[in-house]
Amino acid sequence: MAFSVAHPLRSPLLSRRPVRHSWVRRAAWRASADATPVLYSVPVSNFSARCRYIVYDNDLPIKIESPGAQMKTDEYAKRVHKFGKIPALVWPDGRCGSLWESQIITEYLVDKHGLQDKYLPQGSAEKLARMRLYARVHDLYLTQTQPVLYRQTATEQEREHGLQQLEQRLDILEEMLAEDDTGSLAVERDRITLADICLLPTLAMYDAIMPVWHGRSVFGKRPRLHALYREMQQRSPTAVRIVDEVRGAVRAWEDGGRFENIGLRRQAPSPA
Ligand SMILES: N[C@@H](CCC(=O)N[C@@H](CS)C(=O)NCC(=O)O)C(=O)O
Repeated sequence: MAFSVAHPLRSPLLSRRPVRHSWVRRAAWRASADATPVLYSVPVSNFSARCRYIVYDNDLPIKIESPGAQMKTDEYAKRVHKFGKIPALVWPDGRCGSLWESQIITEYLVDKHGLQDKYLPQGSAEKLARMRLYARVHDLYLTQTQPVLYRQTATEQEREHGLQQLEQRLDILEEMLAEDDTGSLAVERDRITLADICLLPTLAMYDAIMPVWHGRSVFGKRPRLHALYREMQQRSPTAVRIVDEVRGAVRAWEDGGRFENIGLRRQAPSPA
C-alpha cells in the first residue's frame, strides 16, 4: 500500500526528512516502561495485517501503532525499519535492533509464543515448504505488482500492463491451490496456516479495489481463492476482523478521493 507517494518507482528513501523530536526513542522509552513491544502498522497495509492477525488471534501483549509522518524520517529508518516501511516490530529496550518484513515478524511471533501447533502444518516437511512457498510467491511476485491498483502510473498502458501481470500472478496462486487440493484452505484441510493468513488481507484489499476501480473481478474465475477467502472468515473471527479493517481502510481512501485523484473512475462492479 502507499501513502502519499506519487509513483511506484519513486524511492521512499529519497523523501526522508530529519526530525527534531526523538519520537522513536520516546516511543521505545514508553514501551520499556511496561515492557511491551510495538508493532508499527496501519489498517490498509496488507503486509502489516498478517502480523496483526497473529497478535489479535492470540491477544499478544503487543502495542499496535501507526508511524504516521515519522515513517519517512531518518530516525525511523535508523531505529525502526531500514527501508522506511511498515510493518516493523520494535522491542521495548531496543536491545537487538528491530524486526521488519511481515513474514519474518509473523514467524517470529509464532516462535516466540509457541504457536507452531496452531499455525504450521504438522508432520510434513513438504507441507511446511508449500506453506512457505505461498508466502514467497505472495511477497516476491504478487504484491510487487499491486501499486497499480492505487498509485499513479505514467500512462494508461502501464496500468493495464500492471493489472494483467497482477491477474497472472493471482492465476498462479489459483493453480497452486488446485495442486494442493485441500478443499478450501491452502495446505491443510483443517488448519489455518501462515499461507492462508498471508493471503487473506491481500485478497480483502484487492477485492475491495479491483471490481470497483478497475472493473476486474478477483474471484470470478478463481474459485479456489474465493473458497479460501470465505472459509477463513467462516472459521475465524480474527479473519473477519482483518477483512473489516482492510475494507474499511479502502473505504477511507475512497472517501478521501484517492482513486479519482489518480485518474480512475468508479466502474460497474463485475460479478464476484
Ligand atoms: N516486503 C515487505 C513489504 C512492506 C511494504 O511494502 N509495506 C508497505 C505498506 S503495505 C509500505 O510501507 N509502503 C510505504 C512505502 O513503501 O513508502 C513486507 O513484507 O513487510
